[in-house]
Amino acid sequence: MIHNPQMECMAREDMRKLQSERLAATVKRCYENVPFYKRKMDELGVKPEDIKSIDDVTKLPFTTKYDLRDEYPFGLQAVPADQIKRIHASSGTTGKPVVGVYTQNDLDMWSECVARVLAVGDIGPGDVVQVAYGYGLFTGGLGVHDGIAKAGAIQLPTSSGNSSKQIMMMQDMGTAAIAATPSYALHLAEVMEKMKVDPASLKLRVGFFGAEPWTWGIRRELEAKFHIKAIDIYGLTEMCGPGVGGECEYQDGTHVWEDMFLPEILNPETLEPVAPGEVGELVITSLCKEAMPILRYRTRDLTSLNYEPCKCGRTAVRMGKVLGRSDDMLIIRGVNVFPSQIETVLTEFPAFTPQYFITVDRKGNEDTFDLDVELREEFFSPNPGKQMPFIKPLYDRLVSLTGIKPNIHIQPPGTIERSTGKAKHVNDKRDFSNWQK
Ligand code: DLL
Repeated sequence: MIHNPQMECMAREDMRKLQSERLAATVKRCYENVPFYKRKMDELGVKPEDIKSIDDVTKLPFTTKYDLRDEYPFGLQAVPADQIKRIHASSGTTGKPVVGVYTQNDLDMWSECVARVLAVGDIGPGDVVQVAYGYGLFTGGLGVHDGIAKAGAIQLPTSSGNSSKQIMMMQDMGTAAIAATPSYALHLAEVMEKMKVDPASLKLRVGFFGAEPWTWGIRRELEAKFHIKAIDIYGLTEMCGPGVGGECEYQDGTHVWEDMFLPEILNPETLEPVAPGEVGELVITSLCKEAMPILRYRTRDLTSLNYEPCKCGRTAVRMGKVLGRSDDMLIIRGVNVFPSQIETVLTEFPAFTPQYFITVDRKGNEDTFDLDVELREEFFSPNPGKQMPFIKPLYDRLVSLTGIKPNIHIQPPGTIERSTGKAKHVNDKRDFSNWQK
């Protein structure tokens, strides 16, 4: 089901025209109402009149997470406080959180974004959608919640945690769709198994998973365990929250709602556009936001864009699976590694659960790379001799893919910490403070 065919399937030329008009209006709003953008544009010698089409986007200044931090909390606000209807915030990795403010129109547009993603799973009146994203300042819970209302479906706001109750709700309420981080959904699948609930007895048919990178291996696991279709939903607080884009039933890229967001992919070093299809940093300009319009936000998410038409009929550009954020990238013994690469390899080995934890440290001048993994119940033995046949092929595959040799530690099933929100897969203990003079 396509929620808004006019916007989701618009001819490319018409979309360019609409985006160009909305970009010009956004730039004008920024220049006139946000001193930060006026200053930045003046520094570059750009005036709102210079922005006539989306091709002019490259003339505009970037916005970074550091700018958001410096302007905390309301420096990027473009409307008076009496027009603000809600405030969200994401827990920044360091210091102050990133704040998102919304007018009523912003909240309506956001619901529209989420409703488009829900429609992929044919979610409509009569369908129960269980929201196991955290409710609160995090945009996941309330963002999906409002999208469900827009789709005319039934909200089941379980929030995250209390896993056995989540499974009971799924059974008793006849949940048709679950929305959660993929790592929490994996945990729910384990709890369901322990409770001996047969997934075939549930009405669940689709899951909307996002808020963190997840691989095809995790998708296969979730689809098999729950008997569902696992749909990727992407978003970030700086733009609205969940729903900046979502996959369609072909699961071949995340459609970005281009009538509301203008995406670019740039080389993170040179900040020049990369060739179509190539991986680079996703940079997004909001096209409809009123309370906090954002020009060329450097998401740090590494992905690619595909403008080929999709089999589903949508013309909205497709974004590749997010490999990770540039700041998630580990440099171990000089080699660049993303946790998602480790996850991809691990999930190729069915004897292991998809749970893992990476610890990086430095002994003398050498980086150490420890990988904790779990064997599934039926394969686990505390006897190291019995573990070796499982470790060896995983080790070989990791070395051939990344070139770095991990110390693999097998943990008993169920002992690597599970998360109810965004999973933490890495502890980098190295002290970088004395690296630069
Ligand atoms: O995580 C919004 C969200 C909630 C999206 C629920 C989807 C579902 P933030 O907390 O601001 O917002 O984190 C945004 O999370 O820049 C990505 O690095 C990552 N992220 C979000 N969705 C995906 C996804 C929410 N589908 C940051 N795949 C983003 C990979 C994702 N990474």
